[in-house]
Amino acid sequence: MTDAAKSKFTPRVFSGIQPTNHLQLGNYLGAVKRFVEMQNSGIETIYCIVDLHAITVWQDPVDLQNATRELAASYIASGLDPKRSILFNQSQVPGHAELGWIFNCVARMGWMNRMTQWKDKAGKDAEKASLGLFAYPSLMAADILLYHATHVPVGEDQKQHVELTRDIAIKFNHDFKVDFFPVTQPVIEGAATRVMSLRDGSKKMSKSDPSDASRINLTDDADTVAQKFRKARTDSEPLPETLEGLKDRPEARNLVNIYAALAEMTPEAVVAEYAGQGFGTFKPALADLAVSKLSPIADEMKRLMADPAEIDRILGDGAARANAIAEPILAQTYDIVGLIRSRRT
Ligand code: AQP
Repeated sequence: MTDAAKSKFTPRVFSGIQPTNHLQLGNYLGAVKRFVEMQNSGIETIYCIVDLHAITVWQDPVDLQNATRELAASYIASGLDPKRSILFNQSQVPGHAELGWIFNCVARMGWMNRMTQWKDKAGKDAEKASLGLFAYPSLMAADILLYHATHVPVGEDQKQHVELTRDIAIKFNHDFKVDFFPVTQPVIEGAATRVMSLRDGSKKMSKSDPSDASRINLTDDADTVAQKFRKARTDSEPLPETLEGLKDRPEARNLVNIYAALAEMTPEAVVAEYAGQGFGTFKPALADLAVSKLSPIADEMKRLMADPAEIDRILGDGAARANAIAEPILAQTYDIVGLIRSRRT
């Protein structure tokens, strides 16, 4: 975090996850586990459930509410402490949408057109995609910059969006001749920054993949986890002596990375431990490890989900705290842009 230490902005961490379907292992290892580690690093941490992003594709309203509460429960069950971190859902803080609109007027169409997530999610039928999906990265920039966040822990797939956030901050500062928004750093660290599908080593694991067998959900029971790892696509070679030997074996490399991230070991150490062993040995060991790490989280999620009113209270409290940080930043933004805004209390 040396860059931020040098800048005028106080280090502050922001990140978010969409409440779409159940949290999957890639979200946990690439994002939530890192969020918890950063919470414990002494820097102010703000974590959001980005429900306004979720509705860029169709969501059943009842499912969206359930997924929002379940994601809050997943965060807390994974170790996020809503007293130490600010935890809330995006739609409760209106500044996200307000700053998002201003950034829609700063960002360029060409920038959005280059986003790989837009191309992947809109697919061949971009004409029928929502305008919100196209503008998604501009709202994400607003999420981050509304808090003058300096660091954003994300998985590899979100790197391009954080880079676009930097471009928006730089253009805004340049257009209005100010040094107002920080140029945020993505924090992409660890062995599992891109967990791949269990069915296809060329695709990332995703909550919305139509194949449930492609992912481990945080809500899966022990038998399901074991079965999904057993059926995970691999080759028939044993594990090599060094990581070099996994260069052209994406599925095997994926399982080694998952093991490493769960065991908090390096992938090199995992390969050294299992060198010469086949997947008949490695997959059950991985399944046991995953169950031992994930089942306490699933149990705690169940306990938390039994009291939705308490989850709503936590989210409301987090939103009030988030709003208190966002309001003065938004008021200054309005001022810089030349928008008249009466004081809100
Ligand atoms: N496979 C992954 N490996 C590592 N990190 C991942 N993330 C997502 N998939 C992986 C990280 O999880 C955070 C939250 O992601 P999101 O819900 O905002 O959207 P996403 O990146 O599009 O994740 P999904 O699971 O694929 O969701 P859907 O299917 O709803 O689009 C981000 O930090 C992301 O990098």
